[in-house]
Amino acid sequence: MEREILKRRAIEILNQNSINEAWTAPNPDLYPHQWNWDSAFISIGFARFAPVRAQKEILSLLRGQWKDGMVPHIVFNPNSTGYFPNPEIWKVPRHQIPSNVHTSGITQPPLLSYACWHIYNCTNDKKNALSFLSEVYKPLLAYHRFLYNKRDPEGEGLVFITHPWESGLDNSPRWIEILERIKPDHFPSYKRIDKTIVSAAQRPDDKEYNRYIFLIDLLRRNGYLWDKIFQKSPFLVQDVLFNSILQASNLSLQKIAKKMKRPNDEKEEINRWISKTFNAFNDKLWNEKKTYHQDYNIRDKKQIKQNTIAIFSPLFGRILDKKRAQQIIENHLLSPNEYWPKTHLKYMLTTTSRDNEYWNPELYWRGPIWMNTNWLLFRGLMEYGYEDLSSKILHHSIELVENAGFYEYFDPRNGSGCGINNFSWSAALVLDMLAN
Ligand code: 9WN
Repeated sequence: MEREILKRRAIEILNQNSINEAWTAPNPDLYPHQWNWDSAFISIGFARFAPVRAQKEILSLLRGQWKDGMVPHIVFNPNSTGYFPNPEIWKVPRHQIPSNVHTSGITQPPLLSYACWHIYNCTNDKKNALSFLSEVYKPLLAYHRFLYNKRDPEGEGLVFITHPWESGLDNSPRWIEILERIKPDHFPSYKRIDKTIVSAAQRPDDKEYNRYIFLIDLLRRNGYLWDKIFQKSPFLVQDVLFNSILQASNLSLQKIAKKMKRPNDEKEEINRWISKTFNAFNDKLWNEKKTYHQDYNIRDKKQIKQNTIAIFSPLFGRILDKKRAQQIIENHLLSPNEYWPKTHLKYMLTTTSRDNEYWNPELYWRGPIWMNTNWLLFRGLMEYGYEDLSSKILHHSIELVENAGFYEYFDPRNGSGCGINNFSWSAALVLDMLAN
């Protein structure tokens, strides 16, 4: 297909999924609200053809920012009830958010500062771009402060997540062991909507959903007080992908602070986060035997041993030296048993290593290809000078959407579309990759 036609189709999807020309639903049928990291990805795509609309995407999301600085994972659409769990389940403390807004009570991988710096660079009208940066700088700083103050209570430089949904890769095999150990007497009763819209075989199963809802209940019972949750939650993980994305955003926030000519103490605060996170990440999460970083389960005080696409996210975060980058790429990305397609897989990049016992080519985050993880690697490989590999991922990504459409995820064996079609970040990130 002609590149121009593909681009036009991608723009059409973003416009169709756009609500009040202010923010974008990931897909209005399955996900009718505004999601945190989706909006960051979506704004990166919009920035390529409508930078002012990209700015609006971010400003709309920030309407839901909590008083404690957290940017929630969902800002609810008041005109839609078609999603579970709704605000009634989350019951977030009203004092945290403006009275006319409803949000969920957790966050998602913090890509926002990275997206804002990208939007600034894509905006030709620099006066307008600077005024955007000055509007978002303080909320962004507050978000990073929330992460370092509330989600890193021991001041290690690594922030924790407390729900699989905060990881963005919801039912990654990395969470199986922790979730299986949650065995309360009863789980809250509820009715799922997702399985009535897309194939249940491609979504997390009820056993997982029970635990997702159990964890929301626990957050709610503890008043979303993070120090209490740190004491009580069975799900406390220093996630490789989340911290890698945070580091990419730290590096962008550093540039924004410089551009805004912020006071030295503020700039030093950001510098300290960057070096502390770099060191802790490489000391605590690196596994020399495996030659990749692993998540850390704070409750059990041990690394989580699962080989998934998260092992490549440090390239995007620029949070590893060249030697480790080379080890991760040569030993894993290029390994035919893990991620490099030879006879088994036609397309890259499966989200769980091919030799992982939980690998499943159609099931949510257990194997299918997602455009956002391809994009993270596409950019990460470029950062470390692996241009050929990066363009290989670009070509696979283009072929997938050309043949199947802008699906939510894709079966790596044959490229068929899974989940929902007309998915916003698939459109946005293809636009960004094509612009490179
Ligand atoms: C729960 C919106 C979101 C993405 C996540 C993806 C999926 C939600 C769900 O959809 O999660 O947050 O209902 O399954 O896993 O990454 O942000 O697109």
